[in-house]
Amino acid sequence: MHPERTLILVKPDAIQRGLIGDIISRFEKKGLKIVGMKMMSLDEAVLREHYAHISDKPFFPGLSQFMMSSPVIAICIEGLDCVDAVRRITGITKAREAEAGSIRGDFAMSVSCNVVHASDSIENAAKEVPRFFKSDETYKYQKSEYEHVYAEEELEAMGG
Ligand code: 3AN
Repeated sequence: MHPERTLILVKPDAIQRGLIGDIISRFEKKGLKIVGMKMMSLDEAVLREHYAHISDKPFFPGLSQFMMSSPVIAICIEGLDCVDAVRRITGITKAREAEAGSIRGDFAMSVSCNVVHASDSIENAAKEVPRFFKSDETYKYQKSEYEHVYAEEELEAMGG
């Protein structure tokens, strides 16, 4: 049981399709804490860094163009073991095969226009959060609903 932070990007297809509220509310209703959120435009440099693991793929130039076609919304989310919890809510990359009930499973059909990005490991989350948020753009605050979201020992594991 570990308190973690992870990065979400609400992608341009979701911005165009009016899905911002639906997507954010999935994370809120799960009991996760939003500790940072902003609309921003991405440039080629940040996309090359963010997608370094697929930058040699033939679909990368198209993916870059897509990710720069409108602003995105970057969200930093906090919770117990939340990197994994958020990936489960997000669903698999190929959205038309993503599990019903997941964000991609419910809102998308495409492999590239798959409405959200979510960090895929604790190691990557630790790199991705500071890539998109300066230290003064994320916040520490108490969430009063936590006593109904977590058991006592889980709250203790998160530092009270
Ligand atoms: P995920 O976003 O599920 O972690 P990655 O990291 O493999 O998946 O891929 C990053 C992004 O690249 C995906 N979200 C998607 O937008 C795009 N992508 C991945 N595979 C393909 C593909 N075969 N064709 C087009 N775009 C792809």
